[in-house]
Amino acid sequence: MSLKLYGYWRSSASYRVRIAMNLKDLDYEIVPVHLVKDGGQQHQSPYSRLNPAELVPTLVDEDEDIILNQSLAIIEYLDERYDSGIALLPEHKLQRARVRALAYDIAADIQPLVNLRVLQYLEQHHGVADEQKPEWCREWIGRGFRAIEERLQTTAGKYCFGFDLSLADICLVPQVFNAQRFGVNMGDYPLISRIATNCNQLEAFQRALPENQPDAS
Ligand SMILES: N[C@@H](CCC(=O)N[C@@H](CS)C(=O)NCC(=O)O)C(=O)O
Repeated sequence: MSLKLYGYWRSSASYRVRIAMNLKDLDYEIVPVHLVKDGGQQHQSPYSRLNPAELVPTLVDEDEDIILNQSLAIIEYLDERYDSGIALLPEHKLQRARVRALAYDIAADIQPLVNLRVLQYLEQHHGVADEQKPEWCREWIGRGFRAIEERLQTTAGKYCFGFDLSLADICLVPQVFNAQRFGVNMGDYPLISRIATNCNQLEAFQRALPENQPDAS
């Protein structure tokens, strides 16, 4: 198998790529990078040489000599490179931009604020206790989800954009998983919840679930 996905079971960015690879019907090997054990394997060689940003995921294609980081760049590359499975972005330019915008609402404006290194920094440099961290996360996830919930009122069908799965759903489902982990009241977001439930009925999403990964603990 030439495609290797370096990631962590509970990382939402890794989870996005797993869903995308499953929807593209790609064969791949999971290479676990433990984000907490021994101070975090993402900070240690050999992984830090693959990805100097010391974040997961990283896609490696040994046959084609490719090392790629950033989940959205990886997903778009795979979508363009492989015709298998379903297309993850719409044909129409404006529709494609709208799908990307929702993906960025999550990947650029929510996830970075609730990332492990930010929570660790808050603790180490600002004395934020473990029990205060979920509240911080709920604040930033809530601000993002309120806007997304409103936007979805004009775009949603079974999925974020009508009845076609897209990069937007691939980003939404892992962020919902992460929100639940931090105790966000998903009852406040009925459309987001409905879309996540619809996605999670699909085999490609189920196989990507954190608890179904080899490194889940
Ligand atoms: N924008 C990046 C985000 C990557 C990222 O933040 N990964 C997290 C897990 S979801 C990570 O590796 N965190 C480790 C740390 O903070 O030390 C992407 O989409 O790939």
